Amino acid sequence: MPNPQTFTFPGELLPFDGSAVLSPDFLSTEIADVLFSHLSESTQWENQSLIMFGKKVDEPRMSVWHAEPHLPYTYSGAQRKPQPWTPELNNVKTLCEQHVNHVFNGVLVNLYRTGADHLGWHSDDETVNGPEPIIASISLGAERRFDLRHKESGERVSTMLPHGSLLVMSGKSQSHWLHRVAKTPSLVEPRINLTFRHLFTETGTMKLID
Ligand SMILES: O=C(O)CCC(=O)C(=O)O
Ligand SMILES: [Mn+2]
Repeated sequence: MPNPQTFTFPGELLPFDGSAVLSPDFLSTEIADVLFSHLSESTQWENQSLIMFGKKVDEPRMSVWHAEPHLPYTYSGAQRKPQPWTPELNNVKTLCEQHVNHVFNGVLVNLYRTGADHLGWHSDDETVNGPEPIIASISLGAERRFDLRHKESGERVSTMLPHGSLLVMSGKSQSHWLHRVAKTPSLVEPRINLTFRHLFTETGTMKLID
């Protein structure tokens, strides 16, 4: 199978320097509804503290990292201990893997409790993601706007992320673009987001931790 980065997909959002492709109806409404309810009820959400500009701050959202037991994820000074895969998350992982022809070994699940919860400008460019990561991002629940901003030109692209949609970021999208989910003060409904990733270590295999 050819590398998915070489395709020109319909639904491409980025004009240059990487790819971000939206599939608005990736999951049926029925499946997206069931998954949203299941994750809302059963997820052991954590409110992570991060080091930002030398200060400890709480993330303005809840989240949890699911992966193989010896695969922690470190970003913004915080190491996330993995929670085990569940059958439901594993099923969605398989759907995403088949869609992009790429293997994922972890998923960061985010809960935006209301429109006040948000995620600031950032790139998923930690070394552990590899140089041109493929990230598959599923949206469930309240629709939120997703913004991308080119690091040099400042060019912006925005899209709404509907319930059941899949956004695949790949190629140079993390090295050349920032992305965010901005505050939406009027919104009270929750949104859940799943970002499937493949983490690499220095040796190319999973690093064992005690
Ligand atoms: O909530 C989203 O759509 C984006 C999540 C994201 O960018 C991340 O977890 O790194
Ligand atoms: Mn991100």
